[in-house]
Amino acid sequence: MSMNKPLQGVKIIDFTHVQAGPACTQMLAWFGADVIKVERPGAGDVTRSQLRDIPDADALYFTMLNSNKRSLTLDTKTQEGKEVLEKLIKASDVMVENFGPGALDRMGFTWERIQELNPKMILASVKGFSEGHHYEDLKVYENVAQCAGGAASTTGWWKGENSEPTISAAALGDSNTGMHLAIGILTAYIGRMQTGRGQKVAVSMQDAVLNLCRVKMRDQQRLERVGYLEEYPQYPHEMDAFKDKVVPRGGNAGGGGQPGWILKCKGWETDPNAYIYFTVQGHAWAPICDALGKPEWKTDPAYTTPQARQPHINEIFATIEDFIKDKTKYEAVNIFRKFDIPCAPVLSMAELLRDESLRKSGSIVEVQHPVRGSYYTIGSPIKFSELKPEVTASPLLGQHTDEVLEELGYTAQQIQAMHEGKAV
Ligand code: CAO
Repeated sequence: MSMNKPLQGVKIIDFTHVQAGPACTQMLAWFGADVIKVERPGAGDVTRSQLRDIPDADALYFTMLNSNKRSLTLDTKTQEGKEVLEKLIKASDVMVENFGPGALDRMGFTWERIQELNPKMILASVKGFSEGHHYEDLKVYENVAQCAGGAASTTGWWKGENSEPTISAAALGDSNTGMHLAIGILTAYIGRMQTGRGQKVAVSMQDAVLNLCRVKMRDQQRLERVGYLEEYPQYPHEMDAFKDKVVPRGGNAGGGGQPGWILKCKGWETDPNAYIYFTVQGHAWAPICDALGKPEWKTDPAYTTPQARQPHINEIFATIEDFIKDKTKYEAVNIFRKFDIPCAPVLSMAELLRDESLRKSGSIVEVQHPVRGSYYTIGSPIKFSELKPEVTASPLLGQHTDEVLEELGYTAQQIQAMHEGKAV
């Protein structure tokens, strides 16, 4: 029985570059869509050559965001190139782009023109800010979006030397926006099955970051109403942090109703990742006391409720740290897991890359590339009972140009002429 690939037959023009757009189309390609990456002849996506680790081979930046795609080189600023793109638009279901504001219009492919060519087309765009926003003209990269979307102002430390707004290593602006766009595309596709019409789908990086920062918007409104945030590390000893009624940075505090912190384990003096995250779950107080060998805390009114514990939370974390100071992060987690305490070791990229469970589940996969040889990439984080996404190598620049042109009806002579005219 052949594998069910639900997006098989969906043809996507992948007019994306860098990370936000490519992350979206890569995921759709994993799930069976025919994703044709359109790239400028000679250069291609800038990530092919950025941060190279092997001379003359596509960089991991590119290979890890463009697997399972085909590559068509096309100069869409020449007349011939525009004609090819028009044919491709007529033959496709979705076009995804993340150019700077106005670039597609300047190329001659306005939404109106695209609809004329193919009324069923779904045009999906990533921009830094949404249409009509007072910053809509700005070009945006990851960290810019993290600043504009509320992540930077709420991440990091509130005092001391390194207390400026802080960027997360997670691609909240790029890949996250791409994931939002993928949901939008699939929604528009289902909508098209009902109406027969395509539509424009847009996600701004600012909105996608803000969506992930929704608990901080929750906190802003609570702070304005109540005057303090009891789960933040500033409460109750540094209440000045709340006086301006602006959500402060909370260090490593838990973002929800369960206090938590990063705690040192054996070896932290030399290993930057010898830590665990420990969560003091309200209803799990008794098991925590048992795990720590502090049965007296179970009945002491100074500790029995979350409210009573909050003024002592630093002392509680210090007690846990004392308990695990002679245990590795793995040993500590192995003890706490028996008590059902939500916790995990802080895992480094070196550990994750070699993690057997991640390899087994297909979350990290080894891919063979014709020029690079083998490399590891992140596989589908979405698991299905039937679909088992198979990750294949990213295409070489223009690898499928002739093949795609033939599918569009061009003869061998016409294709040769386009190569000579440098349109492809
Ligand atoms: N043939 C001919 N021209 C092409 C082409 C092709 N195949 N593909 C792209 N181009 C042209 C475009 O037409 C455009 O030309 P003009 O500016 O002359 O109209 C140009 O290449 C691309 O411009 P750009 O603004 O997209 O590229 P940039 O490197 O200056 O900016 C970025 C990059 C990411 C800042 C910008 O694209 C952007 O803001 N995108 C939207 C937000 C986004 O997705 N950012 C995240 C990227 S991941 O970190």
